[in-house]
Amino acid sequence: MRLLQFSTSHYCRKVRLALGYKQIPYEVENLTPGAHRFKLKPLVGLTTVPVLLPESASGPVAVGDSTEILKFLEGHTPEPSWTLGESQGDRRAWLLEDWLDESIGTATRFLYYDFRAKEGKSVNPSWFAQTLVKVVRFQYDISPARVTLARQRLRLALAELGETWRESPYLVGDRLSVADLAAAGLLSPLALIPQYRQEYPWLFERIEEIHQHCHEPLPPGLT
Ligand SMILES: N[C@@H](CCC(=O)N[C@@H](CS)C(=O)NCC(=O)O)C(=O)O
Repeated sequence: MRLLQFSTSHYCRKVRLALGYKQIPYEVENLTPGAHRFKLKPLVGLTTVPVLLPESASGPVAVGDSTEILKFLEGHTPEPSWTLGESQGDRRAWLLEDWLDESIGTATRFLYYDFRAKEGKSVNPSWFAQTLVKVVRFQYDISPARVTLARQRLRLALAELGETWRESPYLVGDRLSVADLAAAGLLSPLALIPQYRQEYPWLFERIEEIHQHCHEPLPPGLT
């Protein structure tokens, strides 16, 4: 299989965790931001990474959107499974996955790029990196008011996730599910922000454990 990605994208990290969990061999192809659209649109009709190319004789040529990729992988390689086997648990796991994907992944992006433009400039102060940060902030309309809203959304999300993750290694049921994979991938950009590291140590312990379980290198900040 081949994963079309941006190496820094947390949505791509989520899919790498899933591939690693299932121990599926794959190669990555790092796309150039901007030019990526011309490659992706004809393949999946979307302009976002990740896109998976299964490269098999049967089945789809390409699968776009990280949630759809997770669904595809469970059908392609059923074992080890992340299906819990009880419909209520599975429904909750996919609901959490969708919420993390649509709402929380966006909020972490806002906080991360706001940090990179301010206190976190030293992470990479080069002209190229700072220009990229500016472009992303413009592209996603990352304004101070929207960063404040994202911070509030994350506070609520982490209070909710902490209820479970502080007590149990799993967000739903008795094994790793798509909810854990999505949370570990999509919250990983917070590992670089000192305030989050101080306030939510349990979050980064869990992110680290899931990365180890899935044989995925740790995100920046945890390495
Ligand atoms: N819901 C999508 C979100 C993916 C996403 O937002 N990808 C970003 C990188 S983190 C992207 O490709 N942005 C480029 C663009 O929008 O053109 C998914 O789960 O795959």
